[in-house]
Amino acid sequence: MWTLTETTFAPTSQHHKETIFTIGNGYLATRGVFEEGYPDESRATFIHGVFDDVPFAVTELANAPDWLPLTIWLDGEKFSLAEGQILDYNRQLDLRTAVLSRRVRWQSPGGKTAVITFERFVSLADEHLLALRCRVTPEFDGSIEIRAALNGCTDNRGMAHWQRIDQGQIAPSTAWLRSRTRASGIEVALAMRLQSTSSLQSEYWDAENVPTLRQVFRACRGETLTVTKLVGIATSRDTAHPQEMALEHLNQAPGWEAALEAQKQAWDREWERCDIVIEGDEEAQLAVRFSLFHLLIAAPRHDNRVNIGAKTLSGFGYHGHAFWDTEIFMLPVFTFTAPHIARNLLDYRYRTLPAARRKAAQAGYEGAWFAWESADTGEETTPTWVPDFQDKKKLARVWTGDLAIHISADVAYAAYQYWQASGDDAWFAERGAELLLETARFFVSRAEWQDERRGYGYQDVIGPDEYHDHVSNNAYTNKLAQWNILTALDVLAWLREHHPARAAALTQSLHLSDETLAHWRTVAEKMLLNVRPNGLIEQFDGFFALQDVNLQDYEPRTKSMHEIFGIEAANRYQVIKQPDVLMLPHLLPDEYRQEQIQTNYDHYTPRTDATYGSSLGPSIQAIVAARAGHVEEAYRYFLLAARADLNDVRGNAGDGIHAASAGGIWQAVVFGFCGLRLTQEGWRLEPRLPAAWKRISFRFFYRGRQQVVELPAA
Ligand code: IFM
Repeated sequence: MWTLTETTFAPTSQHHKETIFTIGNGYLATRGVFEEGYPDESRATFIHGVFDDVPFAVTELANAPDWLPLTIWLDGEKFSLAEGQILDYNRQLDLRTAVLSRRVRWQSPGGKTAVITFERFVSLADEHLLALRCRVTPEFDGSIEIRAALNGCTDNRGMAHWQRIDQGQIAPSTAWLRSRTRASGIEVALAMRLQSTSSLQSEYWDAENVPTLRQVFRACRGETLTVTKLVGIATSRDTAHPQEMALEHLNQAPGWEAALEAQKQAWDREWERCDIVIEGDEEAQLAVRFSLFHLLIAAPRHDNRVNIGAKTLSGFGYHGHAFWDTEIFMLPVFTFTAPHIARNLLDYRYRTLPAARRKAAQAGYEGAWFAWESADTGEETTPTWVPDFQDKKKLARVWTGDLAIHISADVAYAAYQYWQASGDDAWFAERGAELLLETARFFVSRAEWQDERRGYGYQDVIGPDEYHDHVSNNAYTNKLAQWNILTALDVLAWLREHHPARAAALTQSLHLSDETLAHWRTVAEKMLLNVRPNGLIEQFDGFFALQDVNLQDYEPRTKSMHEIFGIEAANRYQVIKQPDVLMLPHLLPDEYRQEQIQTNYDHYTPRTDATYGSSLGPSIQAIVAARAGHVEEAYRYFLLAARADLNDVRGNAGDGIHAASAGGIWQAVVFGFCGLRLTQEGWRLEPRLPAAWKRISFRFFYRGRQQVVELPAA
């Protein structure tokens, strides 16, 4: 199962399909819109790092000038799926090669019929090369006209980001466009070449901001004409001379066939590292490859200044901002299958340490408090107000940027996990250790002594469950803060032994006196963890006193409990958006015994809004259920995650891929069903496979060596 297929065109699911048919190469991604356009499409190409200012959300990924436009005219009638008759339709995304193709047999309103095929890819072999091939087989004699353009008039749902710099033609079949973002001043240059066989007429139209190449052909019944559009692209983030660079990549590009061959080879190498083979369950097989594909097309391979947004590069949702989704959900996939990508993403956090230090300092704390929503600089970009989902005319306050402090521990966790799995001591000594120490410093300075309970904790926070804000002693936050502080102390000890100069430098710059470090240990040891004598963990102070809810009473439903109760009222109930306490046995498996996991699983599962709450939830539920030994229940949660985007379970996939869910799917398979664990001695497996899975195999890197897992073991 390597192919995502659509056999009829349904305009009602247009935006969902545009998302799932997105293609990309880790430099940019283009949504699965039609080359010729369609009314109400959500047309977009996003390039990593190309942010521009926007009201409320500070900055957003700017929808780039469009490389895709290619229109076809049959005897003067424009091909469009919005008109005429669709006689046959088939669209396929080959996940193995990342080539998107569409074959349509179409009849114009005037009765001209043709079979039209489009194929396109965003090259992985050359990140700055985009390729599109169109073939037209007319069932009439007459004329065919092709217009290929670069379109600088793009916007983000009405928000314009681009100013035209210049445009022009270089050779008869080559044209270019230069644009610049309005506020951030990032330049993007595109250069296109249109290649075809036997055009009768060829011309360049210098349309303002839409340079266009036009070719006219004689249409002979049954004879196929082929047109190839190649585009080179570069930005001022890559070079001081984007136009030269775009042209260079265009000029160096081999023809379609050779470029396609290079694409296939590049993708073979990706899948050789990352693929998971599941025999006996086609749905699971396709979902796993689909989610890996979407992570891979968003993953920066040559840029450590960018993060992956919660919607990857596949939609307008969340403005391209990155969340804890990266560190806790996506990064493990890269850490274990593509450590070079994981390192780039962690470097991004290292590079944004100055902004995280500023955020902490502005709030009166030491160390590094990372932005809840992070974009180019690492400054906080969480909007303070958004339209209320119950009444779009009202605004609702968003508190995560002010209160979701767990993000700093999430970053620390990911850095440490990368180190443990990769054994990359050089990176860790140089960068990772500082991330651990600075986040620990933040958690120590943010900790409050709570006299009546004789312990430290955090008041007025938001944990992973965002149905409850302004809570105190969120179990996840307190436990991860404790883990962060204790691990940082171990890291400093390791650094002092193995990299004394670096340890001395950090000790000095971060003021890590013996007295300070002793205080760190006290804070960690006296952290309030809300564990009841029977092992049940209270999600935050007072959670168990809230009104209980039987979610069955609200079935059937298609809305989240947040929407049903309202933002304020949800705070009063024991209903949670996504796993919070249950994140702990997932992230810190060695710290929880089976009975305690079971106790907490039993309490929180029926109170979790798994289907409509957060797409981050189902995969974690699956992992913890598998760990608790409920394999079939785990499988049901796994399917919920697997269908999040493929079946558009929440109805919002049009905004972009749920990247955390995609990462969670890999984790559910590898950590959940196969039970991969790192240990002091290396790694081990505790498999608990769903009944339908006859065989599973996957690969991962451990300490620089590729490991191969086959289950059941031969
Ligand atoms: O980071 C998540 C959060 O946990 C739940 N709401 C959506 C965010 C982005 O995916």
